[in-house]
Amino acid sequence: DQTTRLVDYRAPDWLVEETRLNFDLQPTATRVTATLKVKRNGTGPADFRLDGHSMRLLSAAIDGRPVPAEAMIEGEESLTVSAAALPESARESGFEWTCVTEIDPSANTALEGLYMSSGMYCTQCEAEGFRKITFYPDRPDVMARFEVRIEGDAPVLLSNGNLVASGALRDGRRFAEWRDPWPKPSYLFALVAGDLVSHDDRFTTQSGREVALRIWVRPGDEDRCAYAMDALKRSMKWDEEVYGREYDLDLFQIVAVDDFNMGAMENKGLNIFNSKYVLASPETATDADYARIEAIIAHEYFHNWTGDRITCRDWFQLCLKEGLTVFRDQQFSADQRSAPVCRIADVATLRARQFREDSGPLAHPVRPEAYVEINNFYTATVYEKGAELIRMLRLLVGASSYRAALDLYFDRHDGEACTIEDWLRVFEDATGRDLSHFALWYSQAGTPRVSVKEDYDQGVYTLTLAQETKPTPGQREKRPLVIPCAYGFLDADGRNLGEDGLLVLDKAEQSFRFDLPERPVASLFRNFSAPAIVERRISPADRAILMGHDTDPFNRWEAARAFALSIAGELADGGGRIDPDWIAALRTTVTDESLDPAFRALVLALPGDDEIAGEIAAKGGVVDPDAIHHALDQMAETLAEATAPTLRELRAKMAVTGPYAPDAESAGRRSLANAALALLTHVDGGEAAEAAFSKADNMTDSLAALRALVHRGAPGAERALMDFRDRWRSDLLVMDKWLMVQATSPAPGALDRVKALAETDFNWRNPNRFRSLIAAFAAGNPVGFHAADGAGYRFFADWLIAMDDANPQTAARTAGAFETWRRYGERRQALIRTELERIMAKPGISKDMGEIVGRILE
Ligand code: HT7
Ligand code: ZN
Repeated sequence: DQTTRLVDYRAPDWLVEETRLNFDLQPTATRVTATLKVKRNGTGPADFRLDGHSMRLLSAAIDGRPVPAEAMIEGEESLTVSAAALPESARESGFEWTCVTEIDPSANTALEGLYMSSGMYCTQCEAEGFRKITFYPDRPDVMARFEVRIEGDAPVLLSNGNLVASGALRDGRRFAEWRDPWPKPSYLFALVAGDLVSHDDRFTTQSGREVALRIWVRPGDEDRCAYAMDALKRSMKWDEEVYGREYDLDLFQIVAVDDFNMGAMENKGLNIFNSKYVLASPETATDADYARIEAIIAHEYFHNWTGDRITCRDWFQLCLKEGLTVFRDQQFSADQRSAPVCRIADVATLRARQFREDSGPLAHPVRPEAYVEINNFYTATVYEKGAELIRMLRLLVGASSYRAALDLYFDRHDGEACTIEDWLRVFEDATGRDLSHFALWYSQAGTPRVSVKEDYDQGVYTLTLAQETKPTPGQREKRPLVIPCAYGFLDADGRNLGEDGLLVLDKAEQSFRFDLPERPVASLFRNFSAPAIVERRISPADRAILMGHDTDPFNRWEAARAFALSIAGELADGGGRIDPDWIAALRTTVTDESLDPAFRALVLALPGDDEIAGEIAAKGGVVDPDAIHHALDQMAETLAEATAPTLRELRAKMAVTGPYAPDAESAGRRSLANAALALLTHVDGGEAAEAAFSKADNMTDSLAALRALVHRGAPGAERALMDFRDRWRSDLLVMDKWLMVQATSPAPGALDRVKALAETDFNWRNPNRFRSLIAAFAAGNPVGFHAADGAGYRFFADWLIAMDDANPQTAARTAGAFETWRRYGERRQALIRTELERIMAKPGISKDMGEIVGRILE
């Protein structure tokens, strides 16, 4: 059994106090000498077991004496010196372990451990990559001080902490020595070596310490780092002001890397980033890219306290650092930009990714209890739902108690590897509350459904809330959760009625009574106060009141979304009609100049195909991707026909003058103008989009126009695609956008186009390229991917099989596109099953892929 279980957790037998690493860098044969000062944790004899694989062990010694081969047991992924083979003196107190290993970074296409990207060396050790560098107790509850010496040809040699020495060696080689004073687990170790240049700045902390800031990029990219640097300084200041957290080294470095499995990595003092989330210029990055860069820079920086200084005891506790750090980056973005707009965007992502996960075969608790491959649990549930749990805690205890609890958390647990129990105990101790029932959110998978019943009789309004969570894989029985519901009441004219407040639903069903002078229009779950699905019958008139007057912007948007969703659902089902009240209500909102343009753009956006599919599936219907797409097309077309002059006017009003700036206000104006443009393309044959494309002076407008043309199959689409390619062919990050626009196009012929693109000059081993074309097609092109003959499924499965050999982590993550397969009709299910079984039968399938596809098929 390859499964690791939370219940089997045992404290480590041996701890490491100091880790000295010596790297002799060579592309195909890098030598690593590791010297560990280890000490016994506990009493009595214990084997000395180290994790490790994919490398050659050249020698091992204990206290300077070679360990004979027969004293070491080499497992598939471990090396053990039995307790009996340890020298007497070492058994009780500890010893110095030295081993020399050899690895081949140039052959490492999995991008885990030490690998090469565009000629530079770099590492990715979370979660279990360090064990591909040297034999080590590679678990987060073993924290050591690291000293690193690197020797290599590259001009820049980096590791965690502070630089203590550097210089030239013979044969043009160089060395650098780094010391990180903060004990850390091996997953936070990092090394980078290459021909890099830095964009430098400084930050003075609140206590007056000077910190040197350095962003390292390839020569030529240095003029694209300014925004990331600015976001970093704002993050450092924000963490001091809002959480009282100061940076703790003299140097903070970021390196941009082209080949990277995820967004970025919070290695202590040396964050490594996917270059996509560092590099930005107005010509090459969209407003969304800038917002994402800001959020990820903040996220990784915030990990310095929530992740690095206080880490996880084991990987089941991943949400301890990730949920909290996502919540912190969401708070940061909300403070830097428009809070309601950020909240709406975060909830839209949660629904699109996490609700989908929670309702399918990959559902798991925020704190999972078993895994085969931990890389498969860096999920929307752990991250985004994990963040929602923190948000609920904050709402329940109040902002000042939340801050007090966090102060206590940092005080009590600094330098430790903790659990969710530690986290909740801090809140209990700081607030005197019993959180044992709330803790269920961490262990129970699935999204609760809350049904709403309302009654008004003789001055008394009764609200009855009932909750239910459907069974999820391996968890049939569900218990009621603690669900906070922030509420307010409106009268028939949309004015406030009575007091706002917070209800707490913690039973299967509960009624709440309010004395109110008239029947209220209740605004429930304001600001999305719990990650739940709310089922409520509401009249179109009440919905219009909420949409037009709710003081909670989230619920104004929610009312608009619910209206659009119900129309789309009915149309997709072959019935219904496009209610003119929907169009009238939209027109009123999007032309309301008292409202933020970014908010109006969100209201104007139609629901996504997958969102409608999720609604249909939840009601037990069979999903037909073509019918959904047709319904959305009809809605867009009718809306555009009815409002074309308004849309044109909006575009004119939203025009941004002056040089491009990525600030939230200008970005909001562009997003409204571009939402209008996408709609107009439904009625003008692409005329406005063509004009916009040729006059665009920034990537946001250029890409929006290109997408509008391509996705409508407008006559100007081909020309625009060629122009775009000719201009940007040497900029791979921009070309990713070009690939993605084509991969996600619902216009006919997308699969053939994607196939052709995959055959020409396509570096599929690079995760950004693979995601932009192959993953984007499967996850973002429901019409093409679900083509009735199964060609989309076949194409995708072929690529998953190829990628699984090169990079299991990225392949398995991408395979999640199949997770909703049971939503579709029998024919499509049969076609998908054939592909899933073909993948499962692949000789040498990875643990990563085997686990994901196995769970999808179950
Ligand atoms: N903590 C990091 C998670 C991570 C990762 C990053 C890059 C490549 C592979 C990775 N595996 C896990 C990212 C974060 O949450 O900040
Ligand atoms: Zn993180």
